[in-house]
Amino acid sequence: MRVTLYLRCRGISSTQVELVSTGLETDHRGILVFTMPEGDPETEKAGTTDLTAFNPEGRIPILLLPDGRKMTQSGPIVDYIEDSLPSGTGRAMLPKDPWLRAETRRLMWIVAADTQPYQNIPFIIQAMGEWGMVKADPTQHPLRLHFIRREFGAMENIMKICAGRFAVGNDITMADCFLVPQIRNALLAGIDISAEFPIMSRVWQKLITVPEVQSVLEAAGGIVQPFAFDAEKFEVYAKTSTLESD
Ligand SMILES: N[C@@H](CCC(=O)N[C@@H](CS)C(=O)NCC(=O)O)C(=O)O
Repeated sequence: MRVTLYLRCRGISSTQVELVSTGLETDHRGILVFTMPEGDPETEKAGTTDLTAFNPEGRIPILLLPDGRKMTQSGPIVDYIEDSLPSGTGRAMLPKDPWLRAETRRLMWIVAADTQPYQNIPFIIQAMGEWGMVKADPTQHPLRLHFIRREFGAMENIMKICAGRFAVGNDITMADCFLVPQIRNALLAGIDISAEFPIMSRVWQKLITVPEVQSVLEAAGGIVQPFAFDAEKFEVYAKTSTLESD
Protein backbone atom coordinates (compact mmCIF):
# COMPACT_ATOMS: atom_id res chain seq x y z
CA MET A 1 0.00 0.00 0.00
CA ARG A 2 2.92 2.39 0.67
CA VAL A 3 4.10 2.00 -2.93
CA THR A 4 0.58 2.12 -4.37
CA LEU A 5 -0.14 5.37 -2.50
CA TYR A 6 3.12 6.83 -3.75
CA LEU A 7 2.34 5.89 -7.37
CA ARG A 8 -1.17 7.28 -7.23
CA CYS A 9 -0.28 10.50 -5.41
CA ARG A 10 2.77 11.05 -7.65
CA GLY A 11 0.51 10.67 -10.68
CA ILE A 12 2.34 7.69 -12.16
CA SER A 13 0.16 5.91 -14.68
CA SER A 14 -0.36 2.15 -15.03
CA THR A 15 1.50 2.28 -18.34
CA GLN A 16 4.57 3.51 -16.46
CA VAL A 17 4.27 1.15 -13.48
CA GLU A 18 1.75 -1.67 -13.70
CA LEU A 19 0.40 -2.97 -10.41
CA VAL A 20 -0.02 -6.74 -10.22
CA SER A 21 -1.87 -8.33 -7.28
CA THR A 22 -0.29 -11.35 -5.66
CA GLY A 23 -1.99 -14.66 -5.09
CA LEU A 24 -2.89 -15.50 -1.50
CA GLU A 25 -2.80 -18.74 0.51
CA THR A 26 -2.80 -19.52 4.22
CA ASP A 27 -0.16 -21.81 5.72
CA HIS A 28 -0.60 -24.46 8.45
CA ARG A 29 -0.64 -21.71 11.10
CA GLY A 30 -3.42 -19.75 9.45
CA ILE A 31 -0.95 -17.07 8.35
CA LEU A 32 -1.40 -15.43 4.95
CA VAL A 33 1.27 -16.34 2.45
CA PHE A 34 1.71 -14.20 -0.65
CA THR A 35 2.38 -15.97 -3.94
CA MET A 36 2.87 -14.89 -7.52
CA PRO A 37 -0.53 -14.93 -9.26
CA GLU A 38 -1.42 -18.05 -11.27
CA GLY A 39 -1.40 -17.42 -14.99
CA ASP A 40 0.67 -14.22 -14.82
CA PRO A 41 3.29 -14.12 -17.61
CA GLU A 42 6.06 -13.52 -15.07
CA THR A 43 4.90 -16.49 -13.00
CA GLU A 44 4.90 -18.65 -16.13
CA LYS A 45 8.41 -17.45 -16.98
CA ALA A 46 9.67 -18.34 -13.50
CA GLY A 47 7.83 -21.68 -13.54
CA THR A 48 6.69 -21.25 -9.93
CA THR A 49 4.26 -19.22 -7.84
CA ASP A 50 6.75 -19.19 -4.95
CA LEU A 51 7.43 -15.55 -4.14
CA THR A 52 11.01 -16.31 -3.04
CA ALA A 53 11.84 -16.73 -6.74
CA PHE A 54 11.17 -12.99 -7.00
CA ASN A 55 12.23 -11.80 -3.55
CA PRO A 56 14.51 -13.99 -1.39
CA GLU A 57 12.58 -12.64 1.64
CA GLY A 58 9.29 -13.91 0.23
CA ARG A 59 7.68 -10.54 0.87
CA ILE A 60 5.86 -7.91 -1.15
CA PRO A 61 6.27 -5.34 -2.64
CA ILE A 62 8.56 -6.31 -5.52
CA LEU A 63 9.42 -3.98 -8.41
CA LEU A 64 10.18 -5.88 -11.59
CA LEU A 65 11.94 -4.02 -14.39
CA PRO A 66 11.50 -4.92 -18.08
CA ASP A 67 15.10 -6.20 -18.16
CA GLY A 68 14.33 -8.67 -15.36
CA ARG A 69 15.98 -6.80 -12.45
CA LYS A 70 14.00 -6.96 -9.24
CA MET A 71 13.98 -4.46 -6.39
CA THR A 72 12.35 -5.00 -3.00
CA GLN A 73 11.65 -2.95 0.16
CA SER A 74 9.09 -0.17 -0.13
CA GLY A 75 11.62 2.64 0.63
CA PRO A 76 14.20 1.71 -2.04
CA ILE A 77 11.38 1.03 -4.53
CA VAL A 78 9.84 4.50 -4.17
CA ASP A 79 13.32 6.09 -4.14
CA TYR A 80 14.25 4.27 -7.34
CA ILE A 81 11.03 5.32 -9.12
CA GLU A 82 11.42 8.90 -7.88
CA ASP A 83 15.05 9.05 -9.05
CA SER A 84 14.08 7.64 -12.47
CA LEU A 85 11.41 10.27 -13.17
CA PRO A 86 12.26 13.45 -15.04
CA SER A 87 12.61 16.11 -12.34
CA GLY A 88 10.03 18.85 -12.11
CA THR A 89 7.18 16.70 -13.45
CA GLY A 90 4.04 15.77 -11.56
CA ARG A 91 3.42 16.26 -7.86
CA ALA A 92 6.66 16.42 -5.84
CA MET A 93 6.55 13.84 -3.06
CA LEU A 94 9.67 15.04 -1.24
CA PRO A 95 10.25 18.56 0.11
CA LYS A 96 13.00 20.62 -1.58
CA ASP A 97 14.68 21.54 1.69
CA PRO A 98 17.32 18.90 2.64
CA TRP A 99 16.37 18.97 6.31
CA LEU A 100 12.69 18.43 5.53
CA ARG A 101 13.62 15.62 3.14
CA ALA A 102 15.45 14.03 6.04
CA GLU A 103 12.39 14.55 8.26
CA THR A 104 10.26 12.85 5.59
CA ARG A 105 12.63 9.89 5.46
CA ARG A 106 12.85 9.80 9.26
CA LEU A 107 9.08 9.20 9.47
CA MET A 108 9.26 6.65 6.64
CA TRP A 109 11.99 4.74 8.47
CA ILE A 110 10.16 4.85 11.79
CA VAL A 111 7.16 3.23 10.10
CA ALA A 112 9.08 0.71 7.99
CA ALA A 113 11.89 -0.22 10.37
CA ASP A 114 10.67 0.49 13.90
CA THR A 115 6.89 0.02 13.81
CA GLN A 116 5.70 -2.41 11.15
CA PRO A 117 8.05 -5.34 11.95
CA TYR A 118 7.24 -5.33 15.68
CA GLN A 119 3.47 -5.26 15.28
CA ASN A 120 3.36 -7.72 12.43
CA ILE A 121 0.47 -10.14 12.92
CA PRO A 122 2.14 -13.19 11.28
CA PHE A 123 5.10 -12.71 13.64
CA ILE A 124 2.74 -12.49 16.62
CA ILE A 125 0.86 -15.63 15.56
CA GLN A 126 4.13 -17.55 15.22
CA ALA A 127 5.46 -16.25 18.56
CA MET A 128 2.25 -17.34 20.34
CA GLY A 129 2.22 -20.76 18.69
CA GLU A 130 5.91 -21.64 18.75
CA TRP A 131 7.69 -19.54 21.34
CA GLY A 132 5.23 -19.48 24.21
CA MET A 133 4.26 -15.82 23.94
CA VAL A 134 1.11 -14.84 25.88
CA LYS A 135 -1.98 -15.68 23.82
CA ALA A 136 -4.46 -13.00 22.76
CA ASP A 137 -6.42 -11.90 19.71
CA PRO A 138 -3.50 -11.36 17.30
CA THR A 139 -4.95 -8.09 15.95
CA GLN A 140 -4.99 -6.59 19.47
CA HIS A 141 -2.08 -8.41 21.05
CA PRO A 142 -0.38 -6.39 23.87
CA LEU A 143 2.98 -6.58 22.06
CA ARG A 144 1.40 -5.05 18.99
CA LEU A 145 -0.37 -2.31 20.96
CA HIS A 146 2.85 -1.53 22.82
CA PHE A 147 4.98 -1.01 19.72
CA ILE A 148 2.34 0.89 17.77
CA ARG A 149 1.84 3.26 20.72
CA ARG A 150 5.56 3.65 21.38
CA GLU A 151 6.36 4.61 17.77
CA PHE A 152 3.20 6.65 17.19
CA GLY A 153 4.11 8.61 20.34
CA ALA A 154 7.56 9.30 18.87
CA MET A 155 6.12 10.34 15.51
CA GLU A 156 3.58 12.58 17.25
CA ASN A 157 6.46 14.44 18.93
CA ILE A 158 8.38 14.72 15.67
CA MET A 159 5.27 15.93 13.86
CA LYS A 160 4.78 18.66 16.47
CA ILE A 161 7.75 20.26 14.74
CA CYS A 162 7.42 19.26 11.09
CA ALA A 163 3.72 18.66 10.36
CA GLY A 164 1.52 21.15 8.58
CA ARG A 165 -1.60 20.00 6.80
CA PHE A 166 0.34 16.78 6.09
CA ALA A 167 3.02 14.86 7.98
CA VAL A 168 5.85 17.12 6.77
CA GLY A 169 4.65 20.59 5.81
CA ASN A 170 1.59 21.49 3.82
CA ASP A 171 2.03 19.11 0.89
CA ILE A 172 1.63 15.39 0.77
CA THR A 173 4.98 13.55 0.88
CA MET A 174 6.28 10.00 0.90
CA ALA A 175 6.01 10.12 4.70
CA ASP A 176 2.20 10.29 4.36
CA CYS A 177 2.26 7.28 2.01
CA PHE A 178 4.02 5.32 4.75
CA LEU A 179 1.82 6.63 7.56
CA VAL A 180 -1.54 5.79 5.97
CA PRO A 181 -1.26 1.96 6.08
CA GLN A 182 0.25 2.07 9.56
CA ILE A 183 -2.61 4.22 10.88
CA ARG A 184 -5.14 1.90 9.27
CA ASN A 185 -3.40 -0.93 10.97
CA ALA A 186 -3.59 0.88 14.32
CA LEU A 187 -7.33 1.32 13.74
CA LEU A 188 -7.59 -2.45 13.26
CA ALA A 189 -5.93 -2.78 16.69
CA GLY A 190 -8.69 -0.56 18.14
CA ILE A 191 -6.39 2.37 18.95
CA ASP A 192 -8.25 5.68 19.19
CA ILE A 193 -5.78 7.88 17.35
CA SER A 194 -7.85 11.05 17.78
CA ALA A 195 -7.64 10.69 21.57
CA GLU A 196 -4.02 9.52 21.76
CA PHE A 197 -2.22 11.16 18.84
CA PRO A 198 -4.02 14.41 17.97
CA ILE A 199 -1.51 15.75 15.43
CA MET A 200 -1.33 12.45 13.59
CA SER A 201 -5.10 12.28 13.72
CA ARG A 202 -5.43 15.76 12.20
CA VAL A 203 -3.08 14.75 9.36
CA TRP A 204 -5.02 11.49 8.90
CA GLN A 205 -8.31 13.39 8.65
CA LYS A 206 -6.75 15.52 5.92
CA LEU A 207 -5.23 12.50 4.15
CA ILE A 208 -8.53 10.71 3.85
CA THR A 209 -9.92 13.66 1.90
CA VAL A 210 -7.23 13.34 -0.80
CA PRO A 211 -8.93 11.63 -3.79
CA GLU A 212 -5.92 9.44 -4.64
CA VAL A 213 -5.69 8.25 -1.03
CA GLN A 214 -9.44 7.66 -0.89
CA SER A 215 -9.39 5.48 -3.99
CA VAL A 216 -6.45 3.38 -2.73
CA LEU A 217 -8.20 2.90 0.63
CA GLU A 218 -11.47 1.94 -1.06
CA ALA A 219 -9.72 -0.61 -3.27
CA ALA A 220 -8.02 -2.07 -0.18
CA GLY A 221 -11.25 -2.57 1.76
CA GLY A 222 -11.73 0.72 3.63
CA ILE A 223 -10.24 3.00 6.23
CA VAL A 224 -9.69 0.26 8.81
CA GLN A 225 -7.39 -2.53 7.65
CA PRO A 226 -9.56 -5.63 7.13
CA PHE A 227 -6.94 -8.13 8.24
CA ALA A 228 -7.81 -11.76 7.70
CA PHE A 229 -6.15 -14.83 9.10
CA ASP A 230 -7.54 -18.32 9.24
CA ALA A 231 -8.64 -18.45 12.90
CA GLU A 232 -9.63 -22.14 12.70
CA LYS A 233 -6.20 -23.21 11.47
CA PHE A 234 -4.58 -20.96 14.03
CA GLU A 235 -6.53 -22.58 16.90
CA VAL A 236 -5.35 -26.04 15.89
CA TYR A 237 -1.79 -24.89 15.33
CA ALA A 238 -1.61 -23.03 18.65
CA LYS A 239 -2.85 -26.12 20.56
CA THR A 240 -0.68 -28.71 18.84
CA SER A 241 2.46 -26.86 17.85
CA THR A 242 5.83 -27.97 19.19
CA LEU A 243 9.14 -26.17 18.89
CA GLU A 244 9.36 -27.25 15.28
CA SER A 245 9.31 -24.20 13.00
CA ASP A 246 9.99 -23.46 9.39
N1 LIG B 1 10.31 -3.78 5.15
C1 LIG B 1 9.50 -4.32 4.07
C2 LIG B 1 8.31 -5.03 4.67
C3 LIG B 1 7.59 -5.85 3.64
C4 LIG B 1 6.53 -6.74 4.28
O1 LIG B 1 6.65 -7.16 5.44
N2 LIG B 1 5.48 -7.04 3.50
C5 LIG B 1 4.43 -7.91 3.99
C6 LIG B 1 3.12 -7.53 3.35
S1 LIG B 1 2.62 -5.94 3.81
C7 LIG B 1 4.73 -9.34 3.56
O2 LIG B 1 5.10 -9.56 2.43
N3 LIG B 1 4.55 -10.30 4.46
C8 LIG B 1 4.73 -11.68 4.13
C9 LIG B 1 5.63 -12.38 5.09
O3 LIG B 1 6.00 -11.79 6.12
O4 LIG B 1 5.97 -13.52 4.81
C10 LIG B 1 9.08 -3.20 3.11
O5 LIG B 1 9.02 -2.05 3.55
O6 LIG B 1 8.87 -3.47 1.93
